[in-house]
Amino acid sequence: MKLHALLLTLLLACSTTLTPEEQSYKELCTKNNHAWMRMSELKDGHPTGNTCYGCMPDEKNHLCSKEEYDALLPKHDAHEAHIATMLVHANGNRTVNIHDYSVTLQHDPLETDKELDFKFSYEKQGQPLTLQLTHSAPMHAIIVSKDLEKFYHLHPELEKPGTLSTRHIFDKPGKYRMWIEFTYYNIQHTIDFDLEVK
Ligand SMILES: [Cu+2]
Repeated sequence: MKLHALLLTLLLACSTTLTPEEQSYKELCTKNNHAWMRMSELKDGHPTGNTCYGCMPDEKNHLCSKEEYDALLPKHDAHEAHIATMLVHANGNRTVNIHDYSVTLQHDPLETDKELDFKFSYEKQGQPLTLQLTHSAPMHAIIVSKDLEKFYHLHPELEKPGTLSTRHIFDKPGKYRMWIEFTYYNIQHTIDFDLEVK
């Protein structure tokens, strides 16, 4: 079985339901290669207390209103996106260094039948990277068991600037591989990590 083909099929299956207003805002956001997601509103790094679907022009802003997003836009490059791809094997490592930035996976001890926390952090000289949207989400994580019996497709959500997190329960011990996919600097990164669940 071709894992790559499977990975693509799973990625394309991601979707959300939106009102027409949200849809047009989302289209603009997507066209600009910014991340569209539902989470608490952030203005210049400060949560406003609202939760909404909105656009993230950078890690410090998640804006519920299209007008506020438009107002912030001129500060950001509106260059044509030309997406390259890069595959990195972390194998058993948990930190991957790419050029001058790094991506780190942190997780609870891998045991079955427990809700485990997975955190993905990404930074460059101590500053969070600004991820672009990949198929409507800042990151996709796919976990497949070595025997190909178990498949999980997770969407880590922003916990704080520079950190996405998700939770997962394994019901079977064994060897797994996790692929994470995200876009930064117009490069779509795929990083695979080896996991062993006890
Ligand atoms: Cu996905």
